[in-house]
Amino acid sequence: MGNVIISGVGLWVPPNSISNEELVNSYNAWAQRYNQDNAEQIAAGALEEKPYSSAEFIEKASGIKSRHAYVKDGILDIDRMRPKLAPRADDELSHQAQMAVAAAKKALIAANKTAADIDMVIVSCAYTERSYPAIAIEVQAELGIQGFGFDMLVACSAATFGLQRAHDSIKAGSARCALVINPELISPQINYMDRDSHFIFGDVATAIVMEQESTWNSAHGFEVLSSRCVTSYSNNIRSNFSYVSRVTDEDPFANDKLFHQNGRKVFKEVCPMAAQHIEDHLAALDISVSSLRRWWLHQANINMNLLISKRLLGRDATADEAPIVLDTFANTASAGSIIAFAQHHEDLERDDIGVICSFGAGYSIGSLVLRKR
Ligand code: CO8
Repeated sequence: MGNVIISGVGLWVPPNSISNEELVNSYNAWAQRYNQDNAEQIAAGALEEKPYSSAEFIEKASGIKSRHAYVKDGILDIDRMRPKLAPRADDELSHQAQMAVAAAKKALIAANKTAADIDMVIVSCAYTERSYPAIAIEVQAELGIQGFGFDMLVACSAATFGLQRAHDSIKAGSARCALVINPELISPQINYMDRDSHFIFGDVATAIVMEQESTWNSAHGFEVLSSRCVTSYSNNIRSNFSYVSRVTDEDPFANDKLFHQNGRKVFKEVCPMAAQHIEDHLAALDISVSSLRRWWLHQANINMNLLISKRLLGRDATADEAPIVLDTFANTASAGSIIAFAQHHEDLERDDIGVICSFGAGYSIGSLVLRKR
């Protein structure tokens, strides 16, 4: 079996952006009203006062300055504090499929491919809008692709784990040319009334075309030298949102049903795991860390990325070596490292080596070592 090539990448960015200041002003107005409305109970110790958020804290603690939202309407409204999406009928394209198709079309153009060339569609992300039929099959139908499609959920590592499935399938001959799409529609799962997490995420969609070398004919190709995934169970990043809430008689939208985490612990535990993972993956390929031309790292927190690259390089990575995109995108779950790849791959020279690496809930860590062709 010949080499496997990433031949095109697509990035769809929602037109709406929300700055830290806008988000904080809305949250603080909501918190102030909550504290006023509940002043007696707070004074009696029956309720906790809501603390105020700060744009300076957010930028310093995370590197995030703004984020994109699929729909901005409703998020900043203190009577709602969540986006307002129009419902879609069964015969209309779903919101998430719409995002996925937009990114997929861009990836197909970059890969110099048409729908007729694709025989496998993987939609891999942190949440899917419904369980079935799979969003991937809806995308497949919308684009007119033959073959098969399926959805995968691996939180922040969904893209790398999806790319590993594609790589393995092409190597094994069960697919010739795969489309791996990450439509991260995260805003509906964000608790905009929680100061600790209201700023973390943004919406986006990314897509990658991966194919056999024999069919590759695009401008920028990256040979997949190897892919590696690992998981280790942790409750430190969790959402209990579930169809089972219907029969446990719980509130299906209670706080624990939305994204929540112990961010400090995640930071402390995941950084060394990710650094070790990258080091081991490169060592298995006889590639030295210092020879890496580019690190397309998961984009959760700028301080995490600096720590991981410093641990491996013994110095700070430059912005050219390990580009940061989370300042304007925030954490986009699995799409973060793919956004970095999409925006920073065309300048690499033949034989330059780079690594895509994700890390997040599960815990889950995934990496692909790529060589520019
Ligand atoms: N404004 C002002 N102060 C704040 C705010 C705020 N918005 N938030 C917290 N503070 C306060 C805290 O309450 C705390 O106060 P005190 O010292 O009095 O207790 C103080 O600031 C410091 O808080 P922290 O220790 O929590 O601050 P950190 O420096 O740790 O920064 C971060 C918080 C940015 C969250 C940081 O811990 C971090 O980035 N950790 C890593 C998190 C991470 O990568 N998580 C991965 C999540 S994503 C993922 O895996 C995919 C999941 C699925 C995606 C879909 C989700 C919807």
